[in-house]
Amino acid sequence: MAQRTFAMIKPDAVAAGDTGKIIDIIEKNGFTIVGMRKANLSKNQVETFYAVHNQRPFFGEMVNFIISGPVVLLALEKENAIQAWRDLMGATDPSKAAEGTIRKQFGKSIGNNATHGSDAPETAQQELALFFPELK
Ligand code: FUP
Repeated sequence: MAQRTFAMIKPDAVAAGDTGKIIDIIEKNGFTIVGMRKANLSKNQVETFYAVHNQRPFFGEMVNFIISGPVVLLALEKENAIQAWRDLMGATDPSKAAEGTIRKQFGKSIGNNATHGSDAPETAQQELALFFPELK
């Protein structure tokens, strides 16, 4: 059954002019884009979005990075979309990500790693509700 996930193209990849290439990879890999919006997120929005990480040492740095420039918010649909998108992104640290993955191609470091993807059905639902409340 088709599933939805939330994806984000982070400020590093947007600033590098890689938005179009990443969107192309998403479509070529069979995802349907059911929502897409470029946005400058507020500190509040990002702190809510990353709330599960708020005790981690890099939390402040991560929030500042995400608010440092525009991002592209995406709602993606595909069979098994959550895992399929995480596989296509690759490992969190681009230097450890497999050849051909998005983070390997476009990520700069573990923090500036080009894209985000929900990690489970519950987080996908929360993240989609946060950024695409209009989608049913
Ligand atoms: P992922 O689900 O692959 O995005 O990875 P995590 O949930 O472990 O991390 C979420 C985000 O925290 C990463 F995208 C980048 C940031 N992070 C760091 O900045 N430093 C770290 O050591 C680990 C994660």
